[in-house]
Amino acid sequence: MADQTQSHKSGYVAIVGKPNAGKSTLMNQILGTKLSIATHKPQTTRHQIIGIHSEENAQFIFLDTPGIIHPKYELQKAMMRFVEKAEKEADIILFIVEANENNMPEYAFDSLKQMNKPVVLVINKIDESNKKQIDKLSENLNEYFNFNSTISISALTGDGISGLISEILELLPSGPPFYPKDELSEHPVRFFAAELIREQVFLQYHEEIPYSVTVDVIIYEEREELDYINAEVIVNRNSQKGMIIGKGGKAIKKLGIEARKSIEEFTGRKVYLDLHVKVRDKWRENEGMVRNFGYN
Ligand SMILES: Nc1nc2c(ncn2[C@@H]2O[C@H](COP(=O)(O)OP(=O)(O)O)[C@@H](O)[C@H]2O)c(=O)[nH]1
Ligand SMILES: [Mg+2]
Repeated sequence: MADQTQSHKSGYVAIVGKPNAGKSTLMNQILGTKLSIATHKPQTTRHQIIGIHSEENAQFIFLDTPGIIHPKYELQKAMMRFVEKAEKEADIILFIVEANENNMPEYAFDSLKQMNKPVVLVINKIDESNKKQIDKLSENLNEYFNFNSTISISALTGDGISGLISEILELLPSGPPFYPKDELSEHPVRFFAAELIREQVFLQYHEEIPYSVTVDVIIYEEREELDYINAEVIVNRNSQKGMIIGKGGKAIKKLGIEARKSIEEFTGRKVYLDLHVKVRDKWRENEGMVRNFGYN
C-alpha cells in the first residue's frame, strides 16, 4: 500500500489556447464523456471546467478554459481570469493550436512565459491537415516558446491521444489522488444543466444571441419520477427576448426540447424542464451581474 502511494502521480493540467482550437473536445475525448460543452462557435466555454481522468497509478485533473482573447466587456474579462487562474493552478499546461493555424498572436504566449512550468504544445485537428503543414507549424511555434514537447493529435477522432497522455504522465508530479477515482468532476449537476441549455442556445441561435445569453438554474429538484428544473434564459437587451421566444413560441419550444434531451442523456434520468426568458439589461457589461451569474 505504501509502495503504491509512492508511485502514484497526480496533478492539474490546464488546457489553454485560442477560441475553437478544440480544448473542450480534447477534454471530452480524454474523459470519454461530454463534460464540457463544445460547439462550432468560438467562446462556447466561459468557465474553468474541471474534468478528472483517473488511471490505476495516476490522476489527471484537467482544467478546460475559455479561449484566449482580448477582452472587450466584463463577461470576457471574467473569462480571461479563468484562464489565468487555470494557468496558475496547473502543474502542466497544454497549449493547443489548430494544425492549420497561420496567425498566432504574440500575446497568446505572454502569460506562458511568466509561468515557468512545463508546457506541451498540442497541435490539434491533424485530420484536417498534412505532415508538411504540421511540421512547419511546430517549427515556427517552437521558435516563439521553449515547449517541453510537441504532440500532434485529433481531439475529434482520438488520434494521438494516448501518446499525449503518456507525455503528460511523464511530467506529472508524484502524489496521492486528490479526488475519489470514480469522480469525473466537482461541479454540481445544476451547473451542467445550465451549460447544456447554453449549448443549445449556441447551436440554435445566431449572430450576437449566444454571446448575449446566460442561463440561471433557479430550481433543480430531484423528484422520485423525474427531475424538475426551472431555468431562466437571460438576455442582454429587451429586443433579444422576442428572438429567443420566436414566432408563436416556436424557437423556445425547440430550445426546451433539445436541452431537456441532452440533460436527460447526461443525468440518465427523466427531466421536466421549465424555461423562462428574462431581460437583464446589459448584464454582460456589468461586473456585479456577471459575478452573480456564476462567472467568478
Ligand atoms: N476536424 C476536427 N475538428 C475538431 C477537432 N477538435 C475540435 N474540433 C471542432 O472544432 C470546434 C471547436 O471545438 P471546441 O472543443 O469547442 O473548441 P474550444 O473553443 O477550444 O473549446 C468544434 O466544432 C469541434 O468539433 C479535431 O481534432 N478535428
Ligand atoms: Mg471550449
